[in-house]
Amino acid sequence: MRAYAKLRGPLLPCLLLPLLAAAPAHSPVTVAKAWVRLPAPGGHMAALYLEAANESDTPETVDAVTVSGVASAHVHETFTDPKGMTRMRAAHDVAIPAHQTLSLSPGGFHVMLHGLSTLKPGQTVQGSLRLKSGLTVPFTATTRSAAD
Ligand SMILES: [Cu+2]
Repeated sequence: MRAYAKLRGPLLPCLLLPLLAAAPAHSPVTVAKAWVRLPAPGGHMAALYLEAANESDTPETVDAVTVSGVASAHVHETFTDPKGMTRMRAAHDVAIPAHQTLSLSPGGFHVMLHGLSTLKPGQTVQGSLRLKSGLTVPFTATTRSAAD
């Protein structure tokens, strides 16, 4: 017992070192200000907004956004049609240029969430931003009521 206790001290840092070395490097893309606008009463669709900053020299392209607990998540773009109506459509290959921040915000890009389980304002949902480069950036989004 005593011999084991003596060994433990110097051994522990040696065991931890390989774990630290294997930790992923700082991601060149970070997600901030992620939030979900919950459906209005009776509604079924929610919108996810976030900011994705690309700190690298390499442009990135959004491949998909996944959110736990929803049936589907699709990147959409809000636009005004020739008749002046506000509409939305699927947005593909949304770019995050090098050293720039892509903003998904009301009136622009958003992630349409279908089949959202019952959530109340102030709760959190886990999601991840998947990029075509293979990078996956996890994030936590806070829910807000449709009135916010
Ligand atoms: Cu939409």
